[in-house]
Amino acid sequence: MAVFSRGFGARRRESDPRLPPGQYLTEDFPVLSAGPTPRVATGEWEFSIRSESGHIASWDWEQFRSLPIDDIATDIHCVTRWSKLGTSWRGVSLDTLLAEVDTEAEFAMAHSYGGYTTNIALEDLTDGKAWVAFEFEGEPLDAEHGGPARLLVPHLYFWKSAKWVRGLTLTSDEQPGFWEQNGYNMHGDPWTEERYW
Ligand SMILES: Nc1nc2c(c(=O)[nH]1)N[C@H]1C(S)=C(S)[C@@H](COP(=O)(O)O)O[C@H]1N2
Ligand SMILES: [Mo]
Repeated sequence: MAVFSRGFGARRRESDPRLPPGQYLTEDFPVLSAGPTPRVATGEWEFSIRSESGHIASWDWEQFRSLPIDDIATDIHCVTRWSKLGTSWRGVSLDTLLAEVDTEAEFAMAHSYGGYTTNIALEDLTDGKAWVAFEFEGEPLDAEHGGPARLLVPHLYFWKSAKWVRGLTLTSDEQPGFWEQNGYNMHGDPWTEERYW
């Protein structure tokens, strides 16, 4: 016979197996932006990938939206310790986009409208682990959350999921992005708490 006290319930909640160490659950969707929200019209939007040899693959909004779409159900984890479980997104897999690029590079720098950057190893962007997402919970992505489109790399801390993403630069050496230059970890795995240097 089991007797459940409130304390037991709270502990069970904290030990939800979907919650990485040091994280707490949130039901709302906090906005975390290092600067003002860029307003990018889809008619002006472009996404491009530049390889280490200087070749550029690019998509305007219409071309991007004609690519195959994934439905993504995932948990997200911010380094400031909030996690949000069971979010749903739609986006284009980075595998689809990178298929247009001939590269031997191991690293990428994501660039955003507004100037934000974050570095991500190519192995963290491939094999179904990353998307350029344009819908959240069935609605077009709000500008505050990175619309028209943002990177979604949910297996890493959410600072790697660049909002208002406009492209990737592929390189053979690893360079730090905006937060990484300011002490955040180069990789950012929430399960091993790769928060800071
Ligand atoms: N362009 C851009 N992308 C960004 C950020 C930012 O400041 N600018 N903040 C990052 C951080 S620290 C987090 S936690 C998430 C927050 O996304 P949200 O505002 O949709 O919750 O976006 C990430 N992507
Ligand atoms: Mo964050």
